[in-house]
Amino acid sequence: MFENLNLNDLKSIKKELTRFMMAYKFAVDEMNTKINILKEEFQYIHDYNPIEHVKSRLKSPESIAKKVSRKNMELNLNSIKENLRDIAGIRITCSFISDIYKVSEMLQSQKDVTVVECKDYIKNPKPNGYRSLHLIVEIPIFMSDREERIPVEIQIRTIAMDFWASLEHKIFYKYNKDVPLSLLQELKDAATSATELDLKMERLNNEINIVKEQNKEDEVLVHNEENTRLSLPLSIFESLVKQKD
Ligand code: 0O2
Repeated sequence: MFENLNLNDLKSIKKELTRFMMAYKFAVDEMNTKINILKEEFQYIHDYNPIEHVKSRLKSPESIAKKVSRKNMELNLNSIKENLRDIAGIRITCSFISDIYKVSEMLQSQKDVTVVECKDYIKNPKPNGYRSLHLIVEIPIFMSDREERIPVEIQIRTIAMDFWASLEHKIFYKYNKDVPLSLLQELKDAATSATELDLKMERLNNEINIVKEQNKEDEVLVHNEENTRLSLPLSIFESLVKQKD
């Protein structure tokens, strides 16, 4: 099959493949930078961080080849670029369901981010119980001689959703995709419990926030020399001001 290829042909194929994969690596780097900026800025402005963990990955050439053959796609770079939109993948874990939608909104509203697809498996869970918010976005990558728009798959989920999905994934592969019915039912029950936990945690967090807001009214925000925000109880602030007078 490859007998007509000479060394130069092989070198140019290798170069083309490397450039192809590099574009996806840059897209992951760029998304990670965007997410880090959101995390830091949100923490500074709102005094809390909606993002617990971020994991990113590039699909390996082997997994790309497997998916191409599973989906009966043509094995060439143009077809792969058109049809495989999860070569670059980012998974964001949040504490609360409301944080998932906040993070998704913040990413979607960025000018250079084009949303290609949004699948809400939280409002519409999969029949097995899987929940997550999936976005496929395209972002521009600027290289030495061209600009390319690269798709990135972003999965946003709570810690409970992530816990469930990792276990389900392990079980699925352990049983070689032929999971016993009783185990499937147990997984479905576990997904229901995870949903209940998410809802309960959200309710508790809302209650805590109400108390926090009430306490805030009795506090004064000051900045120290390093420009770090400190909140002081009103009584202490008043006594410090008195001492200065
Ligand atoms: P990997 O190794 O995680 O990347 P697609 O197959 O992506 O073209 P599909 O199936 O419509 O099209 O995409 P969907 O529903 O958005 O799911 C894509 C990814 O979500 C999967 O990637 C999984 O990572 C995750 N996912 C979806 N459904 C489930 C589920 O039931 N259980 C678990 N644990 N994860 C799920 P890949 O390509 O399957 O694998």
